[in-house]
Amino acid sequence: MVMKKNKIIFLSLLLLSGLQAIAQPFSLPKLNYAYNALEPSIDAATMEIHHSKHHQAYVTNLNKALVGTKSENTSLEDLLLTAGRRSETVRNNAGGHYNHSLFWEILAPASASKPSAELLKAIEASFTSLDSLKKLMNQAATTRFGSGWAWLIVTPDQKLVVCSTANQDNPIMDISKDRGIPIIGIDVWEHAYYLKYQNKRGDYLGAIWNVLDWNAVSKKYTEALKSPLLKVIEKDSWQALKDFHMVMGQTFHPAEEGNMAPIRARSQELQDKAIALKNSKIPASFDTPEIRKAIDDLVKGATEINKLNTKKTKDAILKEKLIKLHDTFHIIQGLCSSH
Ligand code: MN3
Repeated sequence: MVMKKNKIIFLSLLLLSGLQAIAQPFSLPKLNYAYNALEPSIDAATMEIHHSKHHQAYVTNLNKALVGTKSENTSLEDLLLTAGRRSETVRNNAGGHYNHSLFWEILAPASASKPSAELLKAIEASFTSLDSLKKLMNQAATTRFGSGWAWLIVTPDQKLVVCSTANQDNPIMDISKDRGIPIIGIDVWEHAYYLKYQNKRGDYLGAIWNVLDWNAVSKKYTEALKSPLLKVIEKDSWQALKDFHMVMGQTFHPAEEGNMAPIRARSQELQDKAIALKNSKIPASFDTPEIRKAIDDLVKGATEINKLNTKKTKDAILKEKLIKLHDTFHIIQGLCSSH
């Protein structure tokens, strides 16, 4: 009897540890080349420590921070998109994992790889030449104070932009000033170059272009242009929509449960946010007659609710109007997502 009980406990523990393994989704990606393959531009010791110690630590700490929380099954992209609402630990380690995974992918043993015709055309359109792109990237990397990254990104309007971020932040994050999908990321933390180059960041930046895999970058460019993530970032950058959404959520959901106090207190704010949304610059891909009409309806609805509230209309009527307004808001949300 005692044996049986122990066996059940043992099996349960086994099952639990199995579930825990499933709940830790992030792992260190393997490199497509040996640690010494990027010599002499990047030395083997730096590569090994950078990959097996630094990157591994981001992965381990990210999993540790997420396990047992309601975010443990959230995708890496979603963690980045909501970085502003995450703990420092999640923000830094999710960024660290994403950034380094990209970094390994765009490096390769020195080869004569060149940007694809499509990418070269875009580079020349934005920066006049490949050389000036390299100069701009190196400038962004050199002037990044302390630790961080220099980026070449595809923006929601399908343009190429050079920018940089601090620490392990990146342009997918909602807290980033410049937003888009990175296709080149250059690590300018000292751990990326100190063993070989010491304090000479500029020498490291000069050498890294020798091992940049333009085939991989060109592929990333083509993928980024078609990526649904680009539309997500575009919508997410529409601050007036987010501002309206917040007040809508904080007044509508309590009302649904019979608590009318928030909408009674904030109907003017709701109207103001609707008007601000109408006056905001609609991101290019969402600027359609359907969305413009839905925003007009939103302003009308919010104005009516505010007026009714001022006149102290009954709860039931106010609630009905609020449900209608919420439906209109979801028409806009839906139209933004389906494009
Ligand atoms: Mn690094």
